[in-house]
Amino acid sequence: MKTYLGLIAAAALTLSACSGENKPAENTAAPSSTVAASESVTVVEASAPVVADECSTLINSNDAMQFDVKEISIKSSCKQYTITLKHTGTIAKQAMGHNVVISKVSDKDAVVKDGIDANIEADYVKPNDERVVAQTKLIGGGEETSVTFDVAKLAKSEAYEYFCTFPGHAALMSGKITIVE
Ligand SMILES: [Cu+2]
Repeated sequence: MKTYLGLIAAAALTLSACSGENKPAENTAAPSSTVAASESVTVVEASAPVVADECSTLINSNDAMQFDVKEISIKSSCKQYTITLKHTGTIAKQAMGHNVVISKVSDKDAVVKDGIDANIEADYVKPNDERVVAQTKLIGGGEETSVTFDVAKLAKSEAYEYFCTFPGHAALMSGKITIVE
């Protein structure tokens, strides 16, 4: 019986240690961080099958203006590809919004510049911008979104990047997309 209680205590400690790791900046709001942690566990379970699929990827973004994926390799055998974007931070999209926009590397600067003029209602992407291969919505802390696009839209001879068009983010939040066999 003693051993049993000890195990429970150890498990509880492990759990609290885990949620502490996930939310290092939330020591000011301990009760709500517990709720946030259990909510995020549910979301991870729901999106697990998507991550396992080789024609999709999950990109986490945060309040520090970072994507956790630095490069995406898309297999040419994939007809369609899905990018799921998750914002693991807590700041609203008006101040720390993130999206994933794909264009040729040579179009990136212009897409970002026109996106700033397009403002937040248009998710910082110029409406009907033909240089944009695919885009997600702009999301804030705790939100998740995804986009699915035809892989045929990406020419093998071209260089593409994915990036966030929130003003000032694209320099840090971007990565290469390559088509692989
Ligand atoms: Cu961003």
